[in-house]
Amino acid sequence: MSASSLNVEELKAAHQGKDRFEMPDFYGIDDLLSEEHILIRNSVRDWVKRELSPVIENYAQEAAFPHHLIKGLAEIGAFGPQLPVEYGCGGLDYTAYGLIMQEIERGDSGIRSTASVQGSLVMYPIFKFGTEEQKRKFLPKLASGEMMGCFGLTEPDHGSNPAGMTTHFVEDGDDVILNGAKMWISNAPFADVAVVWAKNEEGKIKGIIVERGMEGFTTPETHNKWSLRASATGELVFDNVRVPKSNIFPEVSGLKGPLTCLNSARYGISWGALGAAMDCYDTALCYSKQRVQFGRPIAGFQLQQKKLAEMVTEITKAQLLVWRLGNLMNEGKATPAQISMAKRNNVEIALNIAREARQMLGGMGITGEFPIMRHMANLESVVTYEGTHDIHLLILGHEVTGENAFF
Ligand code: TGC
Ligand code: FAD
Repeated sequence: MSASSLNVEELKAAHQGKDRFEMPDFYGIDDLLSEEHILIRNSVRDWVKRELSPVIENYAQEAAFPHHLIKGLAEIGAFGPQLPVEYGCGGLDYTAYGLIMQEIERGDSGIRSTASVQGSLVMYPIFKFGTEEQKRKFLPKLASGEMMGCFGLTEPDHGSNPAGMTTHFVEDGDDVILNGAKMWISNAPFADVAVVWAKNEEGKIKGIIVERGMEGFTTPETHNKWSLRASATGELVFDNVRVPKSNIFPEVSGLKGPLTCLNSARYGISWGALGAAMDCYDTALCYSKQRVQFGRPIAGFQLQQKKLAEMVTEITKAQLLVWRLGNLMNEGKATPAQISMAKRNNVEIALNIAREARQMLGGMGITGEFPIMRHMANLESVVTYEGTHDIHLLILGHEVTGENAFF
């Protein structure tokens, strides 16, 4: 059957249930990666094609989290790949971490969310700020997916401005008593542990590990989301929760604790969003070669070529940005503002590419037969969480001018 003879039903059938993704690499960026990087990237891509792609649309439509994927995510090394082997983690560099996030988000941003929260926002703070006892108790189980975690920073009245948080604890013997609430927390509904940021009696922000089952700790699920539907989001509610002092991170105090973790997660998102952009581009390119209007494939029309040429240009620039940022991360030189630039740019280009790709598929673009609308809706969360698009602009503005425009 020639491509030009495909009708709508055949076009759907040609794509349905198949993940025939081919990554754009216009500048030969693979040449900048090591053999190990490519091996890791390709094995995660194979897993996504085999395990994630065939089921993700249904889970998103049903607004359900695919719990059965947790084991596979752990096996491909998605949980804490950048942390040391001695705690059961991957011992890989930040480039490998980024590539893993790229491939998972190529499948779905919500599943990448689960992985980045687990690795960067739960395991990383335990590794970076935790006691040896905390590391030994939690890290191996989190790496293997036996235990899942979430990260509680945002509150109903304090999103972009976490310094204003009101969740707090008071000391009581060997324990502390925690009160307050966190909102918009990824993985909350099923997490076994929560890394929670709360103020002590002096008003200093501290990190504390809250465990499911502690009396007064509940995690109601947030429903009716149009975005990240395959990710479980919820609240963390603390009603006089008694937590042993041994669950507090002893050394770190202040907002730099959670913000240090966000550096790692935002870095992962800058690669992840690129994955979503690649999937939208590849889908639109493939579709445009098959879809015939006015007697020829729409890929032959200048207006469609403009969209594709601009998409691949933005993807290539974004690839170079994260490749360089990965090297800076590996050398311990990446600054928060550099990470903000990559997160902000790559999510923006991904959203723009998703919107353009959706148009290229015409009416078919709004259906679940293709991944584009799901990526687009997901990216509306990605552009908001881990610092909104505008907050990252203000971080960059602060860096280049020295003037703080937050308040
Ligand atoms: P500011 O006075 O600027 O800083 C307070 C202290 O923090 C230090 N700091 C950082 N440290 C490490 N990394 C960074 N990126 C840092 N940025 C700042 C700073 O040096 C200072 O340290 P010290 O020792 O002097 O006390 O703080 P501010 O109150 O003015 O706020 C700054 C601002 C607005 C940039 C920050 O609060 C911010 O980034 N807001 C956005 C909030 C955010 O990103 N929330 C994310 C919640 S988690 C999430 O969304 C997970 S989604 C998960 C998923 O599903 O993938
Ligand atoms: P607000 O802070 O109320 O911002 C509203 C608007 O005002 C934004 O456009 C913002 O850019 C703008 N604005 C705010 N301040 C300024 C300013 N100074 N100058 C100019 N404009 C400004 N949080 C967690 O802690 N853990 C999680 O796991 C987590 N997961 C999430 C999952 C999802 C699906 C979503 C949607 C959010 C999640 N979040 C999580 C919360 C997320 O980090 C916040 O939504 C985000 O930081 C923005 O906070 P807000 O929603 O309260 O918006």
